[in-house]
Amino acid sequence: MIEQTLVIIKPDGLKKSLTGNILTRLSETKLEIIAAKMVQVSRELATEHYIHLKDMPFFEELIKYIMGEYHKKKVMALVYWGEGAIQKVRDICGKTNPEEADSVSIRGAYGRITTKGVYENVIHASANMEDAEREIKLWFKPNEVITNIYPVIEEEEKRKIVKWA
Ligand code: IDP
Ligand code: MG
Repeated sequence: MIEQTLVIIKPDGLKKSLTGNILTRLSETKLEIIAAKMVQVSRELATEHYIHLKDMPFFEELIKYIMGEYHKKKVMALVYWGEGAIQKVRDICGKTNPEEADSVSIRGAYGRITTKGVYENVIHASANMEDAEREIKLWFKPNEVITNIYPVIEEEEKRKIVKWA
């Protein structure tokens, strides 16, 4: 099935200059990148993204981690698109726990567990189609994605915008 999946190179990945490496690994999938941008993650975005983990003891540390409090205050967000995209990307990422992840996977090769117990695993990838839709819609606006992947509506809106001077 043709799918789309959200990938985030987390702050530890950027701090360790792994961007090129990770994108090269992901290119093995032959999937297409249909959206990409740098993001400074707000507490609201972090909380919404990890809402399914809000009752976990490591939640606050996880929020600080994805906001970049321990590395650089930025992440790179991408959408990959193509046949079996979700599983192909998850396979290259490896298991959530970097110590259990295959050592040739991205998380196995570059991840670590902090003294506070957070898995700093370098990369996020959507786990299933439901998560992918929720996450892509959370991180990207329709016009930031170059392929029409979900239905959109058009609405007139009058508001202040920032443009190049
Ligand atoms: P996933 O990223 O493999 O989909 P999730 O369960 O969605 O795994 O968890 C989101 C993120 O929260 C993980 O990537 C990891 O950074 C962190 N995390 C998940 N489970 C644990 C845990 O048991 N201890 C510490 N950190 C965890
Ligand atoms: Mg997940």
